Amino acid sequence: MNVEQRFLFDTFGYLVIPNILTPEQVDQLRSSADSKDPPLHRGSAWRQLLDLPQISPVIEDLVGNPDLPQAPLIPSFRVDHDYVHTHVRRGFPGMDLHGGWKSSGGNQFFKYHDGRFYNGLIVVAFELHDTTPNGGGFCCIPGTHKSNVSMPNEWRSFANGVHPVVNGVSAHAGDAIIFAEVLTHGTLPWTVDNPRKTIFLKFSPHGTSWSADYYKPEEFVKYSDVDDRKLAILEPPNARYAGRKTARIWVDPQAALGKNDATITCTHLELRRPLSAGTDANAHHLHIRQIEAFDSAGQKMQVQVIGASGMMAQGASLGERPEATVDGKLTGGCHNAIQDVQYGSEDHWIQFRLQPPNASVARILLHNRTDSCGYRLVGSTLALQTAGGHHSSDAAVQDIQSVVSRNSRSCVITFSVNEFGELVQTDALRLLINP
Ligand SMILES: O=C(O)CCC(=O)C(=O)O
Repeated sequence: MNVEQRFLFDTFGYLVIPNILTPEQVDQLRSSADSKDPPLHRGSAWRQLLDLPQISPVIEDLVGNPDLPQAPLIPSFRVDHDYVHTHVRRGFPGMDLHGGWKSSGGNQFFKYHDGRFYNGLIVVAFELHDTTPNGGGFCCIPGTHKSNVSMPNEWRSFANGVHPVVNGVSAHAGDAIIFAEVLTHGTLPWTVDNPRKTIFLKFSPHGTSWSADYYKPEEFVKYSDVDDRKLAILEPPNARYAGRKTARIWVDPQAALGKNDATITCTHLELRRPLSAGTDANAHHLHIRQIEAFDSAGQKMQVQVIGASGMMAQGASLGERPEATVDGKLTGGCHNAIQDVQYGSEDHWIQFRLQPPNASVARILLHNRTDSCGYRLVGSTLALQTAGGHHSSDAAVQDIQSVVSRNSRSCVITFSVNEFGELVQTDALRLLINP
């Protein structure tokens, strides 16, 4: 947030940020505002509201947690719930004043400490039509996010008029009103002919929830517009502590650029769990649910399986053959054959080709298994290979530059996967896939 926004939010408990949505975006959203589908399943125009470049940094400052190692690269806040108001027409009587920390069961609060804002629940209201000073719509008693004394109860209802301390806040179509749910606020009676249509997205700190329902990020993986920033915003409440078991691990070479920006040309990608990684419970397995790759424009690339070691190719079941790692589903995944085979007799590996050719790969995302098999990536490597090159994953080297100079036929992104199945280290490089 800039200094003006910090001052205004701290003082009043709300902010209006103009021109967040273009007229085209407003039109698109208006045209599906009455849909019965859940808002975030109505199309990419809706899902982009989750992570807008002018809004996310504000939410990060208001409810985020800068102490998380990946913040703000990966958002540290979550979307709690959403809804759309389309019922506001002339004669709408308004919605009484509400808010305040006492009403929330502890979820709504405002605090400022040591240069940081702490908020329980933050609302972003996107207006899809102009609202006017006396026409009705969002209202509040500015400053009440810090109240120590309860509001007189008789001010609450608008049935007998609106108390003069209540401020109407008007905005244009495409503007966003951001307010703390703990602020005393409501909706003023609607007195004009044009309708009011407003989209509300409410954000919480990553570890808390107001709503009893949670989004399931795995239901959003199928959308090509959903990247892992949005998946993080969609996560159900959790502490995101270091070492937690997680469904997702990611390699983000672009983010680490600046440390090292080698450009490597290669033919394919190999995920390998070498024998040297050892066995777990007398089993040597390579487990992932899904692998995805994104180009530098954030577009999902096509990933095809082009080969696998013998036991991986056989699979433990039909749904656990290598192809299950690119089927767009988070069920199944790879699992080496377990019948009539000798454990510890092969390095397990799967090779993937990425399309389109010559695209710059910005990010590779592996969806880990979260059940008791979640640790079975430990010791694996994700390697990029040039034509004819084949390297032993035992020879995986951390320093890309030295790999390139020692053996120009192969290079390796080594990610150490810890005992919880999490990515703990990435190397920085820009990749060029060239079949
Ligand atoms: O009409 C408005 O903008 C206020 C909505 C509201 O009170 C809320 O979302 O909690």
